[in-house]
Amino acid sequence: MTDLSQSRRTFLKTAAISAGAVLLPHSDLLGQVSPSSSGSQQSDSTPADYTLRINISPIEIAPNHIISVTNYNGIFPGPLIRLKEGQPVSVDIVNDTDSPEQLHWHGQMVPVEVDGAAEEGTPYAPAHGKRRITFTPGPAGFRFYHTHNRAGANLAAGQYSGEVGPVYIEPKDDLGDYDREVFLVLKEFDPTLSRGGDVQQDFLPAATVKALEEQGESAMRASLAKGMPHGYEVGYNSFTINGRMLGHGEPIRVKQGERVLFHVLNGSATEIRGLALPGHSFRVIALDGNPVPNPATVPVLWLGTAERISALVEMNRPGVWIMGDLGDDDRHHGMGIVVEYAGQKGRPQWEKPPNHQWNYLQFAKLGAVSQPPDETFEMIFAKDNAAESGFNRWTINGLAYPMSSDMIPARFHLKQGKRYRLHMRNASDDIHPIHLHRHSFELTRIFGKSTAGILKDVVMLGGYQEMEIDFIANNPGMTLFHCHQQLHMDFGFMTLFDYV
Ligand SMILES: [Cu+2]
Repeated sequence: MTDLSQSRRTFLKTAAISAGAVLLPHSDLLGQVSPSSSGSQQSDSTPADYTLRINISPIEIAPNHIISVTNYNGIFPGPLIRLKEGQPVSVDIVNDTDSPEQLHWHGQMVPVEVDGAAEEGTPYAPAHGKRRITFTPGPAGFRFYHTHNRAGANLAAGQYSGEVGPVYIEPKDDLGDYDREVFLVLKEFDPTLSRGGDVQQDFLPAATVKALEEQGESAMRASLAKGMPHGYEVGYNSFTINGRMLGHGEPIRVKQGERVLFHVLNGSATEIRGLALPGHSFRVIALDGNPVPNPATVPVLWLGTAERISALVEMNRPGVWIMGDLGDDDRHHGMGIVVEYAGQKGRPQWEKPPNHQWNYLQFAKLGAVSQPPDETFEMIFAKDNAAESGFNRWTINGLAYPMSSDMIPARFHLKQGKRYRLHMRNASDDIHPIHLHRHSFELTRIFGKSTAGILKDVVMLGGYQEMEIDFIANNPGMTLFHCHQQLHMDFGFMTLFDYV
């Protein structure tokens, strides 16, 4: 476990490879073989490589602004865990709380016993107990860990808490032309319930499907006509980057000419974030830790819940800047961090970045076409407004995952080695950060265009839009698929794949 900011100067001499190859030079896309791992119990007498201790403790997010949240090791974010691809590791999950816990290794191709999802059958770390897991980390790149407990209406539970921490898996033969890495974890606190309003999605390309819009709008009209209020949404009062509100943490101190590789994680339970650094641009080299085929430069990074972006910034505009959220209100309430050039003084400055649409396709190879799938699964996502005790109930093909966390039979069945396509259609006006456990998927059709080469584990599906993603069934066992928006997953937006 190391500090969130690390000097990488020692690696500079081996900077011959392109930026796009920094994180995972020899990825063969979906063909990756899952690393061999196990959840076998080691003798408890030998210390584990890492210990993550879950407890409730005070976290100071600004002077005299202390929140009490469940967290890892008494800090927020949880410690950065640096692992080596292919090198087995043991972790003790020590649970000092009164509730059983699931710790999910997001973005890693681990077995069910390790993954951290009760719905798949991962054993809990018992209340006031401990569980030791061992696994082989992979694939390389920026991953993270977080609680996989469902919260329901309890805004102290699930990912509303401080149970989020970054993981970086060193590639076997990494090395890139940057001076250092900075890890940023974006996270809100002090949640409250409110009645939902409109969802803004102007940052995505407009590609709504008329039929989906008609279905969603007529369902909503019918619900409101029955006198139902809008379903609950969650809002927040405090906003942090690396656990501190804007202006109250250590600035990121940089020198002119430095090349900083930012690893940004949206650790939110529910929110989408847009992040900018005035006068600077981001060269996006990896999405969700996976190198993109076409690194492209953008003024703003957009991240749905649980998405990660690795982006290079050339420090070429001396000053003291606010790297912050595009939403003025959220930034004023803390969602930002100061970037300070050596020798520069003064009040941190914010400037609104140029308008820019966030389009995953700009990081794909132009005209690339994916392989055809062996089978396509049709999925339609819909919202039953306020149907579950005032919360929206979410369905996949008409069925909501039960509110209890009991294991239920899988609805989709996979054969090992086959390539599957999910044709996802969103009959709601909400954006859904869709997540598949224990596998990576490839974007194959988005905003009405075919594509290939972008590998992710979370993708934002726009309101009334459709999308296709492919994955190879290469990691046998129960596999959870869900929307990563906590309110959505907790209220039905989950389903299971199994291997037959
Ligand atoms: Cu959702």
